Amino acid sequence: MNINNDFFWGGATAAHQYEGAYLEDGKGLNIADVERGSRHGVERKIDNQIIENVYYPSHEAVDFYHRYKEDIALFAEMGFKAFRMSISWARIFPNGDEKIPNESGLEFYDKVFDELAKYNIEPIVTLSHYETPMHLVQQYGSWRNRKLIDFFTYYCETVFRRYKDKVRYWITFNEINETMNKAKPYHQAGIIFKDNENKADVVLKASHNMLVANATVVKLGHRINPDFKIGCMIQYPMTYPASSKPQDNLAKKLFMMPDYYYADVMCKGYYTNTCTAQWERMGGTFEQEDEDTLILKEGTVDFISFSYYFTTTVKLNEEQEPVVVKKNPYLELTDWGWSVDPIGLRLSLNELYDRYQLPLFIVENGLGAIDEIDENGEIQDDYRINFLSSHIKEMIKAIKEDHVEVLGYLSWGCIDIVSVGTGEMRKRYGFIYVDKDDEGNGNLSRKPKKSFYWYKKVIESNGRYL
Ligand code: BGP
Repeated sequence: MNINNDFFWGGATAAHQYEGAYLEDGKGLNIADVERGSRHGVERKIDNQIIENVYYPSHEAVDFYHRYKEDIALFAEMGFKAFRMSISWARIFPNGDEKIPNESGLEFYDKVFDELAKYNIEPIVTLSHYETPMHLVQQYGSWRNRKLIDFFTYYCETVFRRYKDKVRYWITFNEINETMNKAKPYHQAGIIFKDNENKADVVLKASHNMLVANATVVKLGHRINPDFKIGCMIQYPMTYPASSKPQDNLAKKLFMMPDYYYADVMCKGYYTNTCTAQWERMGGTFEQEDEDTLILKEGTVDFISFSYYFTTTVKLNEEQEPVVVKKNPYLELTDWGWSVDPIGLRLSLNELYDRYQLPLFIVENGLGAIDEIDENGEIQDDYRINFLSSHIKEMIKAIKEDHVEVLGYLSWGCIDIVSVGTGEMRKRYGFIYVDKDDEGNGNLSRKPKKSFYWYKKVIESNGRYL
């Protein structure tokens, strides 16, 4: 198998990390707007209301909202075939529960999609990238409330109809498995636990509502435009057993159950044995409505998109639970302690394809690093080129040698944006440098790094130049 000519080379972003203009033109607050990253190691804090004297890098971000033309022209110069972005739900429905959408929000994305079309760049649009409107969190308890299914469906219907001739590829929830996997229920699903609440019940209930919402909008989207391709998105945690001990191999299986939990339902259309076993492991229960079985069955996704950054190594502890081993001795770490593992990407593609036999789409991969500007004003980011090149090589092996079907490769943070995990600007992923620091200084000007010219050649040669 070869990489065909319509392979989607490109880059990826998310609204709350990129757009800025967080309250402009009628946009409401979303969960990311009130969450400060753990800048420089200070613990992540959640503030339910804006505290004016606190600097939130994500509020201004890097101002795609006003600079989209310049940025898209730079993506086009690199030869992008596809560009992943998210629609900020609260730009369309500021509170999330209105009947009438915010026209200015809709117009903004019209302009962005038209600009992408000018250069034949395919938009790959995430419907929810950690961007649930804050009002839905405060008034309804977020995704633990079944009403969110209707609000989300109505929002999706609105954007599906509006952009049905401009967008073909849609992604429902970014890294939906974060809801359970990393104990990040707020970050992903806007869940703030109440005292004395059974957390497992809440997480399972919220997950169920999101899975029903996912299936509902997949079916709805196909009705609105049968050419739509609607995918799910998971963070794929390729995992190794710490040793050849059978127990450690079992640890790998147990560790990955929460991740397969979501993908199983979205791809196979029902709660598999992995899922039901996971309910028991978590000690949680939740109610399902009668119609849910059919909704899940009829709303399976067209493709699986996933993020891949690192691999994890686990062993089984005395309680028969998987525990993460701090360091895999065979792998280097990035400045942020993430293992660098290109072969892990090939393995991920194989594991996912073997299990689901659905087209795969790498929609996030990249290296977060500190970039220095040299005396000539250039950024020589060879470390980023090495990282990306080694990962792309392994992806190509998965396609050519293992016959895995891959729709495209989108490098995360193709332009420097705010980091999700840390709230920092200094953790940069981009091919394009943005002049802004963690204190908000800088004029936001854009400058191609060395990797910009390298990636241009990769795309031009359809992956032959690496
Ligand atoms: C993924 C998110 C992205 C992104 C990326 C890198 O989990 O989907 O939004 O930011 O991770 O993470 P970070 O920004 O923490 O380096």
